[in-house]
Amino acid sequence: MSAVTGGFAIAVSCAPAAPVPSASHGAHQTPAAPAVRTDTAVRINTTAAPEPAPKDMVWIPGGTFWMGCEGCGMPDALPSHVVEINGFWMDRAPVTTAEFERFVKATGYVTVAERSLDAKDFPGVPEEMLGPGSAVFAPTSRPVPLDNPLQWWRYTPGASWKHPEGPSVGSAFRVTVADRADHPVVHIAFEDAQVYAKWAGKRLPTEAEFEFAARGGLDRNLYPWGNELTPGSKPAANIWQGTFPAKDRGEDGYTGTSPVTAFPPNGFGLYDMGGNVWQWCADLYRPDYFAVLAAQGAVARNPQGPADSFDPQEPGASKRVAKGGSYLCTDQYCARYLVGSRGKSEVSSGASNLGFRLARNRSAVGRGAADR
Ligand SMILES: [Ca+2]
Repeated sequence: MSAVTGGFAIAVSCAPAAPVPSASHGAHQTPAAPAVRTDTAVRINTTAAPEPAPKDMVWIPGGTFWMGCEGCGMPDALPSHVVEINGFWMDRAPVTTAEFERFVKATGYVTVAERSLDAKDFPGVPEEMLGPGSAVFAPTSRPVPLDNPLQWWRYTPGASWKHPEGPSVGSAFRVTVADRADHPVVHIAFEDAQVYAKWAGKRLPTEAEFEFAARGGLDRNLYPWGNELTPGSKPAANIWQGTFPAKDRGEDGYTGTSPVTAFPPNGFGLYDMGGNVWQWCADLYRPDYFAVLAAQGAVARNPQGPADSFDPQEPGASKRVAKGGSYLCTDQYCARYLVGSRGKSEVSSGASNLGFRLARNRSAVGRGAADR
């Protein structure tokens, strides 16, 4: 929810920061594959995991890499800069609806989308948007200019992780937890992810950790799986095919979310590091953060994000970084499955394409082992 927009915030909105739009509905050229460069500073650490893997987590060995997205037409992902991170554990896939249900049953937690908001905290927001609900994607009936996401996002009363499309009582189709058990949980606000993380004994990854993990050991490739969007003509991720936001042809097998292991894992064994759902990171969002880091020195070590949040496209809104893009991303719009690109989301809003996965530090026992 955002008082700034006079309504609900469009979680992880791509529109304002999308690649430079052309006359044809914001289409942009997929960047050329980066030139191969020899860079001795880049390395993936080779030491083994310091301890047995926690359930469904993968040891990410840490190392030094180029972070950011050159040639993507996304100013906030520039400049590309060298980052060094320590090793850590990463969930092999986004948190699923079934996993989130276990958490809710154990704790009684009520997500932000399931709560009513206090009108005094959100002046100017229509009363009907203060009840429980969340933003649900709704395709348009025809192609539309891509300048206003409110054309395809609907604030939907009753939409939540339990009912990703809304309750739709009386309609023929009502999506439930069981229908989406192995899909990523969605309609998750930042606070929801944090509470879950505490319960699980984990934490959200930093943006740098997420990107290092997403690159899967590849140096400056465009996608988590390489430099071709559709290698061997086989879909590598759940994204959008067709004219956004009117018609998704679903050529990758899905027109909404997909099971978290539906597409091949990347080089580190991680699923859904691009496409399917956006995933929260711990970092606050500022578009100038990479420039600030790059100006500070040759290597940024374990960056944690800026001290405050600022998005000139929505001043006053508190935003955190989200990564990975979603099933709504296409080379025509958003394209944030580009592994070095960045997303951002207002912290108190979820959406039908926003979830999370978690990270964990190695334990105190494992801490004695070298990770570099
Ligand atoms: Ca798809």
